[in-house]
Amino acid sequence: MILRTVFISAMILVAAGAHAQTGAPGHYQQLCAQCHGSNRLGETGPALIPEALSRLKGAALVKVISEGRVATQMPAFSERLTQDEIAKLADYLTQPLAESPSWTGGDVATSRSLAPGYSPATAPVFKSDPLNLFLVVETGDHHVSVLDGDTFERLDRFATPYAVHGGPKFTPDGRFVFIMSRDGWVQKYDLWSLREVGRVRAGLNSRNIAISRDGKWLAVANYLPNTLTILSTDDLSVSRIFDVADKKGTASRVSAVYQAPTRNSFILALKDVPEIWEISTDPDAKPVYEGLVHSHESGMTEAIPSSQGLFARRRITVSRPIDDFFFDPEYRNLIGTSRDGDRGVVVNLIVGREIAELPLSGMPHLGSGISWIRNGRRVMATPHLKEAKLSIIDVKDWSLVDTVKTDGPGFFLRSHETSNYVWADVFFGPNKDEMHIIDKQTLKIAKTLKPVPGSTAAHVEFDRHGRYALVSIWEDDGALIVYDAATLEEVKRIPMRKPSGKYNVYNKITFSEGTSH
Ligand code: DHE
Repeated sequence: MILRTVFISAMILVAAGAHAQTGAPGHYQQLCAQCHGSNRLGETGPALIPEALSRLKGAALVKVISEGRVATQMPAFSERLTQDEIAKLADYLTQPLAESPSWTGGDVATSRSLAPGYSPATAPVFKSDPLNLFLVVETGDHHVSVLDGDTFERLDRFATPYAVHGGPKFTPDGRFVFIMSRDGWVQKYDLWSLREVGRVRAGLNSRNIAISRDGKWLAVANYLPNTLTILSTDDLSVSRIFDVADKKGTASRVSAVYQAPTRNSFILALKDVPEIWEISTDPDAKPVYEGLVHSHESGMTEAIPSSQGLFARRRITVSRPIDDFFFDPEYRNLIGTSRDGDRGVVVNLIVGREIAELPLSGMPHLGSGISWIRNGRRVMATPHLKEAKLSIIDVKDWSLVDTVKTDGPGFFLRSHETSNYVWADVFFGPNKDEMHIIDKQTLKIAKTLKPVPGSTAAHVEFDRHGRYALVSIWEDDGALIVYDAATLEEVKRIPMRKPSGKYNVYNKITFSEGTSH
């Protein structure tokens, strides 16, 4: 009887196994799982879940499965699968996982690896100014180039995790840098030794990172799971994981995390609940009270601190979720918008509430905002992802000072303390090959560059002295073009694989007003 039961169970298992081996799930397990993980959460290859594939869908996804990816381990499957099977496999990858995956502190710790043979250098292994280096993220083949900011000589080019997004974050002394991928990998790189130190997977689908004022902690904002992971910058070990949910317990994705240097804290934008979080990075932070608690001991209703000291968490309630921020230079206020909204709200971080509202239609990209002094008053500018304009806002009274019409919606803005101009790309539409150079005082377009007709020109960063402005030609066989920031003439062109963002060590560690933080 027992034998018979075992036999029947085995038959069921075989049948289930055979069933699992048919159709798209079967093709996935046979052909993809080895690199992308049997659970689709990624291993040597990237995660293949809707959250990670939102930028690679439909025909583009079918093309990658059919033809593979040049210069990667991804092979072409057009000879092993029919067009119909490939279409079904692509469709399967865009289906959500049956259960929301978890990624615990233990998983983060297990993923951590330190580069064998790495030892820190006692001085830079090059002669260049270590604070005038640039990191250029080349998304075409998932590498970063390290450039000397005076000569533009390439000092190193290293492989990153797949699909790096957002600005790398530097330690306050500019010695180490942390780079994050959309699949949640954080890579630590030593800018003196020009060597990777190690990497860790802090989340499954992550948004960006921020470093604490003292350089000891790195916060990773995650969509999946709904957490904020705090790592020790020293050895990438997990220090704390916050499960993110509002007061009522509704879980939320974390849209972004930023350092507020004057407040010695991290500020979090939450995607799904109307709260902003502030997490202190001050070991002596004052207690945070989150409401009244009835004490059985005293029989009284008392305010009990919910947290204090390092990583004390404060909630700021807002009228609706805000997922894109710009901070004033003192980090007293932030302006936020939700991606579907047409207004901005100003939240005062000291009193912890909304203090003003301003009309901002056309999806402002506040994260790219920059500020400067115009006619004695500090203004900030933001591009809009859906309208061909820049909005100029007075950061004292929060009025909309002016609107600069552009040749198309833009993504990024840049300037420098020493420059008279704002550089604004025209990222979307037929004029994506243009770069406007706008006078900071008159707000008139002084010149429009078209570095490579037909190719997207995007994202600018200045060197530490403001002498040069670097522009990306955002194509697989693209380039980085160095302009003289005063004469606006081209100085040098360096071939690169889809260079996206570029980041100057000095401008970032000094929170230059002309660059995003
Ligand atoms: Fe980004 C920064 C969010 C799409 C390239 N992007 C950021 C930051 C956020 C953000 C919150 C600030 C992080 C930081 O630096 O700490 N980005 C979003 C989105 O919500 C959006 C619109 C949709 C999404 O897919 O997530 C988006 N971003 C893109 C792109 O499509 C871009 C152009 C190409 C890519 O690499 O995916 C892109 N984002 C960038 C870059 C930065 C960035 C290059 C760093 C800007 C900087 O100069 O600091």
